[in-house]
Amino acid sequence: MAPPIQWYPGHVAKAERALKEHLQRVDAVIELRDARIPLASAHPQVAQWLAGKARLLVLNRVDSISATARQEWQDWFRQQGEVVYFTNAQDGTGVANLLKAAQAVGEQITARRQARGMLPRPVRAVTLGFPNVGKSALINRLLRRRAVESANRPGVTRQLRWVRVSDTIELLDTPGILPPVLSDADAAVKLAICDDIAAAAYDAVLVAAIAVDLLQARGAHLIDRYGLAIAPGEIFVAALAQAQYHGDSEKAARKILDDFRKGKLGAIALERPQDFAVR
Ligand SMILES: Nc1nc2c(ncn2[C@@H]2O[C@H](COP(=O)(O)OP(=O)(O)OP(=O)(O)O)[C@@H](O)[C@H]2O)c(=O)[nH]1
Ligand SMILES: [Mg+2]
Repeated sequence: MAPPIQWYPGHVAKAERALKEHLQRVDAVIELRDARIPLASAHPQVAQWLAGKARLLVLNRVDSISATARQEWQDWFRQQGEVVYFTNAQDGTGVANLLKAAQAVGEQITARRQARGMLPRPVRAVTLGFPNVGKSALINRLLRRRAVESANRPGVTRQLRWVRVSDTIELLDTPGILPPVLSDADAAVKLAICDDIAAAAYDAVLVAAIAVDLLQARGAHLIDRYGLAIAPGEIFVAALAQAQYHGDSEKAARKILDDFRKGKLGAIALERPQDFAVR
């Protein structure tokens, strides 16, 4: 991958400082990951931010993976002793179930506070995760109204914002926060493919070439869609550029990435548990 440009933009650094202040007042964390890449989208700083708080782990964009992949990941996380909640924050699938779990966590926290003689107050939870994973969309679904801005590009939420879900729960929406360094290059490329980091931070042609290789290995029907012969990613992107974009590889790359992100190449998980078992 090319050297990242503006990998850690100013607004992220600012948001991270604000988050650290707000975290002291937060009881629970809703960690959002991208169901297409449950491990690559595990934010390396979440453990440090958790610091003993309760956590609910959410794999969002469940509509973008197959039922088989979902089951495999559910089993895999269960083996690690973790409960995962699968959601589609766009149409609301799985959100009622998550809300129930959040309410149960809230009741435990309230009971603990009461036992310590503390004054009653709403339980405060924060949504955390990489940019564009669906944090704001999930908050809107939990509230059943459009309370915070949510749109299809990374970097939409710029400031921390509290919203009240009910008399007993308050939620903090946060901007997607990028770690200062991503040491795992494979994970960084997968985040780029899934649009979970800003487009300015990577070379679309290189990322699309890797996407083609990964998608072909996952059985995506690229030939049907683009009418091109199977080829290694780099050659495939160049061939699409020749065939449809007057040789403009950038445009061809964006088209492939866009098609994948919109689900036009099928519901395909880029990571499956078995990929990691063999390592
Ligand atoms: N298909 C699908 N789209 C989703 C899902 N969840 C969110 N989206 C869409 O993904 C886009 C990004 O959602 P946001 O809620 O803005 O994501 P975010 O994590 O708040 O992003 P930042 O504020 O940029 O960090 C929006 O267009 C959502 O409608 C989902 O489960 N499935
Ligand atoms: Mg947001």
